[in-house]
Amino acid sequence: MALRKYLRGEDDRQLLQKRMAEAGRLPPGQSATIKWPVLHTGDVPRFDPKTWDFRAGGLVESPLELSWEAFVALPRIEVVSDFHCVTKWSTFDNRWEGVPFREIRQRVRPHPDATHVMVLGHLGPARYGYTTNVPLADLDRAEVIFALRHDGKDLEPDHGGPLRLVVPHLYAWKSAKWVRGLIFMVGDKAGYWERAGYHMYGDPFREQRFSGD
Ligand SMILES: Nc1nc2c(c(=O)[nH]1)N[C@H]1C(S)=C(S)[C@@H](COP(=O)(O)O)O[C@H]1N2
Ligand SMILES: [Mo]
Repeated sequence: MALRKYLRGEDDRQLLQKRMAEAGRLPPGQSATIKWPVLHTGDVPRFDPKTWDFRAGGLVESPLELSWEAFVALPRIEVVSDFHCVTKWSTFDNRWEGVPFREIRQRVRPHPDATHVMVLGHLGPARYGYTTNVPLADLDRAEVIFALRHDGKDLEPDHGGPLRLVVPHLYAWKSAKWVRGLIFMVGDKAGYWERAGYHMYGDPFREQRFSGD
């Protein structure tokens, strides 16, 4: 749906919001936005393809370490999905291109006991400074991807470039920008925002913003 591209002013935004609400795509308490806000904690990290790597470990049969060259050679798909930030804005019909989570899962072969994953991304220069926890079953969905491109262009550094996770069905803090790794775990552990009181799961359609929601 390319409607978003033709929308500009407040009237258009309201029209989009109405359409999305009618289609059951606007979670409770959210507003549609046409622009794509930039939201993160810490400075945008500098990307160096020579030192960048992606690691996946923890409770897996074969831990994985991929260089930038190896990562971009993995099979890719395109996914169109919506994006819901806990600060109450939603964007619709984002066209992402990247490596499906399932490509990584296949290669690491999680142990049958693994239930959750800690997603690791940059907080400024600290490559594992941003963390967020997601149940393994919620990553193991066809539309969950490590995105390299958005709307036909390389992902901008502000939006998590060169690589970010996209988990469309959970609040956007689970979609770690500048993602660098995964740890497969037995049981759940709180990540960065979850330790600060955000919900452990974060379903926007059930308004799971904070722990206790
Ligand atoms: N590494 C990292 N990823 C992050 C964040 C962050 O602070 N650091 N913020 C999250 C939040 S709260 C949101 S809403 C989205 C925002 O993505 P955007 O800036 O591309 O819109 O990134 C998520 N991923
Ligand atoms: Mo957010």
